[in-house]
Amino acid sequence: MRQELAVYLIAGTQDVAKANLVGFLEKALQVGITCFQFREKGVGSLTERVKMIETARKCQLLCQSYGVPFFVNDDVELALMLGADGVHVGQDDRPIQEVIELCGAKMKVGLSVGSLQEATEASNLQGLDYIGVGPIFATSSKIDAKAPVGLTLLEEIRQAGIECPVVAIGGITTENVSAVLQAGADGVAVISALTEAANLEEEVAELK
Ligand code: TZP
Ligand code: MG
Repeated sequence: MRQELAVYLIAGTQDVAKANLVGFLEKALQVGITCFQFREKGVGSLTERVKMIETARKCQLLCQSYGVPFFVNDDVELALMLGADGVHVGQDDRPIQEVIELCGAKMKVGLSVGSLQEATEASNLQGLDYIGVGPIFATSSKIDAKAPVGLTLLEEIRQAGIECPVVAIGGITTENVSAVLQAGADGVAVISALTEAANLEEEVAELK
C-alpha cells in the first residue's frame, strides 16, 4: 500500500476544468499518479445518481487500464457495486467498523484522522489499510475542512510508534511535499495541486 500512496489524486467533477473528470484522470494516469479516489462532492458535483455511477465506472476502467488502484470516497454502496479497489471514509461517515465488516474482505479501506487520538484508535483496527492525516495545511478544496493540524501531527504519529501507512492531505504542494514526507508521511493526497497544475507531468514528478 505504501508505494501506491505516493501521489494519490482525489477528484470529482466539481474539481476539474470543463467538468471533464474522465479526460483529466486519463492525463493524470499517463503522467504517473499512483492512486485515484473518486470524490463527487459539493458545488458542481454530479447530482444525478445514474450519471455519477456512469462516471465512476469510466474512471474505474481507466484506472484498471493503468494498473492504478481506484478508490471511492464515502459511498460504500457504490464501492461494493463497482467492485472498487478501495473505499475511503471520514470520521463522520459510516462507522469504520461497519465499513471494514462490509468491505474489508473485498477491497482496501482507508480512514481520515485529524488527531493523535484518532490515529491511535485507527492503528488498533484490524483490516484498515491506511490512514489519511490532515488537513495538514489550509485548503480551499473542502468546504467543511477542519483547522489545519500541521506537520506536527505526522511527527507525533510516528513518534508514538504508529507504523500504518500514512497519506497526508490538505494544502499539499510541490513547495511543502518534502517537509511532509520528512515528517513521516508515506505519500500525499492532493486535489488542487494537480487539478490546477500548469504542467501536470512536472507536478506529479515533483510530488513523488
Ligand atoms: N480532506 C481533507 S483536506 C481535503 C480533503 C478531501 C482537500 C484537499 O485538497 P487540496 O486542494 O489538495 O488542499
Ligand atoms: Mg467523507
